Amino acid sequence: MGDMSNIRNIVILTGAGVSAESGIDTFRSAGGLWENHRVEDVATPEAFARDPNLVLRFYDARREAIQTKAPNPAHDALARLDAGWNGNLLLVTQNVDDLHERAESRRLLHMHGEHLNAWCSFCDTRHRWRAPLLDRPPCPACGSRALRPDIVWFGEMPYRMDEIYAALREVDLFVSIGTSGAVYPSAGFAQTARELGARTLELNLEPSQGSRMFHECRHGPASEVVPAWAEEMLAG
Ligand code: BJW
Repeated sequence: MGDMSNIRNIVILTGAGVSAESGIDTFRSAGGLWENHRVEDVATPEAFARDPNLVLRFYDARREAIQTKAPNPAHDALARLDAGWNGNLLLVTQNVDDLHERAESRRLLHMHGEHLNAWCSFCDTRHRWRAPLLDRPPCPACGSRALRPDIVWFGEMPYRMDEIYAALREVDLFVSIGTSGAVYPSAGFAQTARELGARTLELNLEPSQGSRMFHECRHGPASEVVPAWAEEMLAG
């Protein structure tokens, strides 16, 4: 990985590949299809307006499924790195599962929302939520039946972008793990970090769409390449 003595601030971006070995399908595996619908046709505000039951069933199934999954060695290694790294570290996940927090990563943000939250589009409150939404349960805060999955759909603004760009301005090492680089703005973070002078590293099963943007790429399953890299960082 070259000279690491001047690395203090790390930003890590994770995608579906980090949870693949926990048994959660990636978005673009299996042709990105769900009951013959393209993910892009379910994960939009327009799809929700057109056929809310379809969209709610899709998310109810996923919310239920993730609760049966467990973190894998990649999540665990990132939590160990978080606990042991003295400089700044920010784990930005695009994932909407809760496996990073179950592995006990602390410096973590979810830029595409969370399956285990429901968002009331009437009173704009968020609630930890494990049950289905298809039967339109009332919002615990205002009683309206306007709860939707707290997921950032295509065309919506990802969360906490100010914090992410603030971290990218200070970053010495940007690491992208298990993401295809197909979705913006996250797909642009590596380029931004690089232009600001950071080293960039990709860890992925195979070269991604944006591999050329990285100084270094390491290919293999996240459960192997992520622990190896994290131990290297902690060893200094
Ligand atoms: C392994 C592995 C193993 C496998 N080990 N690795 C043209 C038309 C319409 C819109 C646009 C357009 N051009 C641009 C846009 C904007 C749009 C966009 O990017 N569209 C693209 C399709 C082109 N983006 C947006 O709309 C975003 N909002 C936005 O831009 O607002 C304006 C704005 C601009 C600037 C600043 C701020 C705001 C919102 C995007 C929201 C994305 N939401 C989703 C939710 C899905 C719903 C759900 O959860 O069900 O987020 S989409 C989906 O993709 C999900 C993911 O977080 C995201 C990224 O996917 P990810 O994680 O990369 O997964 P995969 O499957 O693609 O890749 C898996 C990778 O893992 C692969 O590389 C494998 O090799 C690897 N892998 N096994 C290691 N074992």
